[in-house]
Order: sequence, then structure tokens, then C-alpha cells
Amino acid sequence: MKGIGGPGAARARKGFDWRRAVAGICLLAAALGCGAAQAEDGYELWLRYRPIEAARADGYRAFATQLLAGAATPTQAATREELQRGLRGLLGAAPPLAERVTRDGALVVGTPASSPTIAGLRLDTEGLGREGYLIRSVVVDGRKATVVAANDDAGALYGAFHFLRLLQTRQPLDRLDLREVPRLKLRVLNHWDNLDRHVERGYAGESIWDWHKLPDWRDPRYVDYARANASIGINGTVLNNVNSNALILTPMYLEKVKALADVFRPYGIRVYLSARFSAPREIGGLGTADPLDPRVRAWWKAKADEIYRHVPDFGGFLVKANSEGQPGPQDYGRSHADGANMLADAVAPHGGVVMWRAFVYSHETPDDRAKQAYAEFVPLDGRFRPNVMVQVKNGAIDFQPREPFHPLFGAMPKTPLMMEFQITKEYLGFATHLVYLGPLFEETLRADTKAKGEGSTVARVIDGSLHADTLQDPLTGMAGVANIGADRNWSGSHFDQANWYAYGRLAWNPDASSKAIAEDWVRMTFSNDPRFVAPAVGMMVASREAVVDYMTPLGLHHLMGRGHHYGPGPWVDGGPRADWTSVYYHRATREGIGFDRSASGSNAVAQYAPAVAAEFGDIARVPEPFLLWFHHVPWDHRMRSGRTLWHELVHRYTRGVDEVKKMRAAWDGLAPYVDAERHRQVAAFLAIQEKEAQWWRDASLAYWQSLNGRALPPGYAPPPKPLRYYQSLEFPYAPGNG
Ligand code: BDP
Repeated sequence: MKGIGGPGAARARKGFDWRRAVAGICLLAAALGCGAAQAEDGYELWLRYRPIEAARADGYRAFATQLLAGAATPTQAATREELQRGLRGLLGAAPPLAERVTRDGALVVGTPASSPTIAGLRLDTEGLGREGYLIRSVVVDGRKATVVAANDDAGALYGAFHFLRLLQTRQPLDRLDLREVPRLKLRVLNHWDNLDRHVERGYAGESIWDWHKLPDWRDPRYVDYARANASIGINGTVLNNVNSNALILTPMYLEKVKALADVFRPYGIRVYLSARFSAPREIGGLGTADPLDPRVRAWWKAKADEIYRHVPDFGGFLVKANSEGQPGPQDYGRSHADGANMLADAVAPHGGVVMWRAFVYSHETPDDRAKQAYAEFVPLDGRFRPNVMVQVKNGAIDFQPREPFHPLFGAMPKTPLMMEFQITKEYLGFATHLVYLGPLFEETLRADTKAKGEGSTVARVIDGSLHADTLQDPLTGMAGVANIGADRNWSGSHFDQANWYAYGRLAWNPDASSKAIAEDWVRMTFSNDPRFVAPAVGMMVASREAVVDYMTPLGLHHLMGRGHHYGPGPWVDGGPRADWTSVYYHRATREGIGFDRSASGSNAVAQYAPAVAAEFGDIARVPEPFLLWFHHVPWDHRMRSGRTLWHELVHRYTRGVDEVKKMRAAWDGLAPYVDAERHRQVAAFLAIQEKEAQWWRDASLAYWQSLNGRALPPGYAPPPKPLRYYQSLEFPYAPGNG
């Protein structure tokens, strides 16, 4: 590769015997089989610092002949340690530590305060903030060097991970001139982890937080968790489920929370908690949780003070209120703003924030569920304290394989809105389906709300730039519902690690390309061999459309099994509430299918900006992927392909299954480039995915046929079993259920 072995490399090769010596030791170790025995169980994630192939390694060593990096603070120490670990793994040895640049090829990492060399370079660090960084090829005292510079230790840590990524993905290191500043301030994971270690919608084993043994036993895994997050810029973590338990706020648990916060702090990660709104009653001995009651306000203030005594940099609260049976301010006739502001006032003196969720829909409201968050929150625009963010799911229903963007984006110009994505695949096949979520995240972020004309993307809503005139220097952020558990491979499957990774990278830069991110991840996690990279990225990029096709094509949604959401259940009806059934969402009859949200139906389209509403509300103009989301359509409706709607549905279900077959074949061909252990598990999971994709197709088609009485178009295999077979399947112990 151009650049790696430049003139500097040749010079460096002449001078330094330590590298040769180390290379020799490595070769010997490899010959003796050391290292080869290491299990590839996925634990190392994308921080898998395997030796760079010999032909290139020398070129890279020329850019790491010395390491200048301080260790005066815990973050600096963590940064230095990561660089040493990474370079040792990648190059066979960590470069010697130095105080001054005395050779070509030094790596200098730090801030003007931590490094006299960096101070002397007088780099333009203005505008980098606390977390941004520069990576640059420079000359120090006449010698070539690479500098990773920031204003603050946190920025230098992020820059160090980026530098390692350049090696991991085999990028050239000469003439570096990189400048990175995160676009969003809060980049947080939401763990839906309960105190009994059950993870709601978790498919990777039990919670990684071993509450029982904390605070005395701090599992070393917590450090690896922090490293992985820091490597992708995640700077916050909400430890407990939004369906919260007030016990987390009791002194015993706050000791445990403190222990975790202490582990994460060097990695720039703040801890947040989900607060149960009724805590003043449940653990505070008060008779009420009314947010306007002075005793309640005083209780939360004292509770916040207590938390900050344990965790001085506590991030703040996440709250699910008056949603799906959770307590909230409406229990006392107060608004969401009253509730959020009360908590915001309690944490404000300490610099804390409140992330108040907009995922609300009420038992009492008979209106289209898709409309309810907008109806409740838009009237409150401008009524929240500046340290409140309203956290909005990407779509108006619930993390479906495909949803149009949530109509709240663009509709609250005076309130900071935070994106909430679901990384765990509750509705996308749990851990066994290979579905790369990068394209889903990207599609939402790039969607144009048209709130202020063309180009008013969701990304610009959440980064604050769209509403800069009505919101000065607002909080900005993104939340991802974590897919992390105690499984050895963290995420339940090897490829689900990519969803955690992509989430972090997009939270850092919401305009990044999900395909480019997939490529980085593949190179770091598996192999840089081009014969592997292109097909693996191809599988990932195609996988999202495949799952939409075999589960919920053309805008269908919420058709999965009741409660656990595993497998197809388009026939689900009855039960406690209509909007927890499938028939509520698809409305299929003998004549047609789909939810009419146009002006002739629920008119949910009117919640979008006029230009978007006109498009979504017109059956002739609506993008076909959203057809049945917004319209009730006759089975004979003519699609853009020329097929009837019924034919098109059959075609898409079948295409989805075929795509999974292609993914399987592609993966089989990749065996030579992957260790057997990971290859085998991915292959087995793909086989499960194919079986389940087929099941989704067959069960769905059998059900639609029972309503429309139509045969399949010629050339399509009929479902092999009768509908009643698919309806008879039950999964009382499917994982992750509430
Ligand atoms: C739904 C989940 C449920 C969560 C809820 C939420 O099924 O387990 O509690 O969202 O986001 O997706 O609060």
C-alpha cells in the first residue's frame, strides 16, 4: 500500500534492531504455535489487534518508532495502555516510551497541557471542544512524527483509537491530516437491564452488570466494555431498564453504581440511571409523586445530591413516564413538561440532564397509536428546561424493520430532540438473524423532514443545526438500546457486534456512510483480505432489505408473535388492547390491506410538514416501501413494477428468503478467510435465519390467502403447511420477554 513504506520506513529499518529482534521472537512464537491457540470467540470485538501481515508490518513500524504519551491522569494512562496493547498486537512490540522526539517516526499523543511537544507545535485545536482531535503528520525538531492532539484527555483517547483503527484497516499513515469533532454531545447506550439480571429484549444472555457482587467485585469485563465504547465515541451509559425499579436509587445500589462509574470514568463514559417516577412513594415514604408538590421536589433534590456525592460526574436521568403502565406526572394531572422539569431542576446544580422519552401512547386514547406522541408533545414545545432532552424513537410505532421517520422530528423547534435507536433486534430476528442495522439508522438520519424546506434532515434536527435560530447551543444526543449481555461474544452473535459499532460511529457523525462503517468493522473484526471484505460487506448491506422483505414488506408493521415478538403472528388479535395486536396494524380484508393514515383515514400524515404529508398521503406518490403504512390498498392495486399488490407482496416475501439463501452461499465461500470457530457459528445462525425467513414468508402468505382467497401467482411455491399449523406454534420461553 502506498505510503506505509515511504522513505522514512527505509531509514527507520536501518536504525532499530529492537524491531527485528521482536519480529524474530514473533516468528518463533508463531512457529511454536503460541497465539494460534487463542480462541476466536468474539470477545475482543473490533479491538482485535492481530499481527499485521509481515509484508506490511515494517512499513507501519516506521510510524511508531517511539511513543510520547503521558500517564499523569487515569485517562492518559488508559490511552497509553491502549496504544501499547494495540501496537504490541499489531506490530509485535509496543514502541519504546520517550519524552522527546529523537527519531523519525515518533507517535506523539496528548494535549498542549500534557505534552510539551504538542504545546510547541501550536496546532489549531480551536473548535475541537473537549472531545475532538487532530491526527497529523508533522515535523518535530527536524524529525517526522505523527501527532494525535486534542484539547482534553478525552479527545486524545478518541484520537488514539482512531490511530489504531488506521492500522487495523491498513490505511496509509504518511501525510495524515484528520480532524474529528463529534456532532452530538451525548452518545449513550440504554441498557434495558433489570436488577435481577434479566435483560428486557436482550438476546445475549443475562445482564453484564453483576449487581449482586458489586461493588466489591468489579468484573474486568467492565473495563473492556468501556474500551469498546470509547473506541467508537460512546460517552454515556444508562445502566438500568426504562421500565425501572426504584431500588436502583437506594443507598445500597448507589454504591454499586459508583463502582461502575469509577471503572468507566477514565474512558470518558458517564453513568446515567433510569428513574422511576413514583420513587418518592416507593422508597421515599411520601404519599405522592406529584411533581408540583414541594415535598416531592425536595425529595428528588436530596436524592440527586446523594447520587452526586457517590458519582460526581453523574450524567442524569432517563425517564419513561405514563407509557405502557409506567407511573408519571399525568397520574397527578400534570404534564410531561412538569415531570421532566422537576427532575431537571434537581440535577441542574450538578450539571446533570434529563432524557425524557416521547414513547407514549395511552390506554384511554382510541386514536391511531402512531399519532399519540406528537399529539402529547408538540403542545409542550418550548416548555422544557434547557437541560431536558426529549428522546424520540426513530419511528412512531416501535422499532420495526422499516418505519417512516417519527413526525416529532422537525415539529418541536424549541426543544432539543434526541434520537432513540434500538440496537438489540427485538423485531428483527433476535440474535440469530444477520441483519446489519447501519442502513436502517442511516435511512432515518438522512430522511428529509422538510420542516424548513429541502435538506431539513433528521440528522440536522438532532445535531441542533436545523433549529439554530430557536435553540441556542442546545443539548444534542443519540441513544441506542444496547444489545450487550454476558455472552462471551457480547451481542449474542458475531455480526450483531457490528450494530453496536455502527451505532457508535453514527452517533459521532450522523452523516457517516453505513457501508463505509461496515467495511471498517469487517476489516477490524475479521480480515483485511479483499476477497473477504467485499462479499462480507455486501451481505451486511443487503441484509436489512432482506429482513424487511421476509417479515414486513411494503410498509406492513407489527405482525410478530404476541408478547415475545418472536416469529410471525399476523393473525394476532384480541387481548388487553387493540394496538398490541397485528390486525390493528394491517387491517386486511377480502378486498385489501394496509392502515389508512391519509386524510381519509387517521390522517397521521398531517403530522408531517406539508410537503411530506402531501407525498405520504397520496397513494400515487407515497414511496412504495411505505405504501401499506399510510394506505389501505386493494389487492389488485397496480404497483410500479406492473405487478398487482398481491403479486408484489408474494414476490417480496420470496425475494427476502432468496436473499438469505444468497447470504448463506456467500458465507460458505468465505470459510478460507475466517477462523473455523466464528465461521461455524455464523453459518449455523444463517441456517436458522433461512429457516425462519421461510417460516415468516409461508405463515404470512397462508394468512393473507385465508383473507383474500387468492392463489399464489404462477411460479411461487405455496406454503407447505396449512395456516392452522403456523397459528398453533407457541414459544412461552422465547428470550427477552418483558
Ligand atoms: C417496546 C418493547 C418494550 C419496551 C418498550 C419501550 O417491547 O419491552 O419496554 O418498547 O421502549 O419496544 O419502553
